[in-house]
Amino acid sequence: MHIIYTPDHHLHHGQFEFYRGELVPCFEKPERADYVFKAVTEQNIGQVSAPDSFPLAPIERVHVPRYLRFLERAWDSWTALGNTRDAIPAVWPIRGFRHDVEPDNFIAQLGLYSYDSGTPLTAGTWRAARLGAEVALTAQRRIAQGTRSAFALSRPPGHHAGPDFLGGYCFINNAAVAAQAFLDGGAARVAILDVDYHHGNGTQAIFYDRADVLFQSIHGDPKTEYPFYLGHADETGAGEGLGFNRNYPLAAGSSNEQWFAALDAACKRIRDYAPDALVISLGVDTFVGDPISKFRLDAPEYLRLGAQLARLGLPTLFVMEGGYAVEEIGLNVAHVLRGFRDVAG
Ligand code: Q9C
Ligand code: ZN
Repeated sequence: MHIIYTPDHHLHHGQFEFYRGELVPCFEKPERADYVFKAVTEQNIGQVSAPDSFPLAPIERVHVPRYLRFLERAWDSWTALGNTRDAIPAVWPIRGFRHDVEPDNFIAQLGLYSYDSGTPLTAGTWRAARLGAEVALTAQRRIAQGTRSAFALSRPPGHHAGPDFLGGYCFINNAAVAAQAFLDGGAARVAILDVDYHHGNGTQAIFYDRADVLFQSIHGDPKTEYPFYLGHADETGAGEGLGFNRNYPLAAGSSNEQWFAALDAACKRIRDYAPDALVISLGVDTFVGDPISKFRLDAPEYLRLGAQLARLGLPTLFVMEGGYAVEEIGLNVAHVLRGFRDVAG
């Protein structure tokens, strides 16, 4: 297994996020990826390399140029207003407001391109997010060149970022960028399976009306769990994409048995779809000890998850998403990858 990683993810380091009426230290912090890197190297999961450089073009395949231009300039615009702290949005254009006119006011732009107040934008965010996408693109390239599996240790995560919005600690949708790169490299069909605790609303939004990407997500029921406004079972795709989106919302506190029943159903759908490649949005905030989530997976379940994915027999790209029990997420990720390798070889 090839592992792609750069310590430059440290360029993105938010100070605080809004949580229950106060600013609290960010859950999504650089130490997360450091612990994952430490675990996968200590356990010899695969050979590690740095990402290649890519032009913006493969990222522009899933994000609108106007949004990317905004992200690139955001920190300069924010500091030009005399601000020194992280940029956090405070106003959003909900139902009835205009989305087609980009305001000149930076705070208004930030609201137009975001959907929560928990995703601070910092001096190094654009560079780190772009590098995170390049980590995913490099891992994708390795698979396109014949490697059977790879792990993109991207940070910040990506699955909440949509065509033109950030949120949920995400700015560029690394898994979506990689999936699109498979298609642009000649694949006819790609399956994305999102096993992060939270619904992959950004990835769903990007591919909702398309049949060339099957998107499936197993997650906490949005009626009570973030991101709340998407991820229900009746969201099955639109137009040509009808039937190519599937959600498995599970009540907070669901048992591991329930979780694996959803995984079985998702795997069955993947076999029927017969994709050329599989992208796993690998969040390990499903962990029993995760501070912001309510599933109960632990070491044996992560090994089982990896093994079950390997049995699909597909070229498989793992992309890092969430997981906030900082010291444990390394072990949890390593268990998934080891479970996979023990079956796939
Ligand atoms: N501050 C991912 O796992 N905030 N994003 C929840 C705790 C949003 C999670 C409340 C959670 C986003 C990639
Ligand atoms: Zn998550």
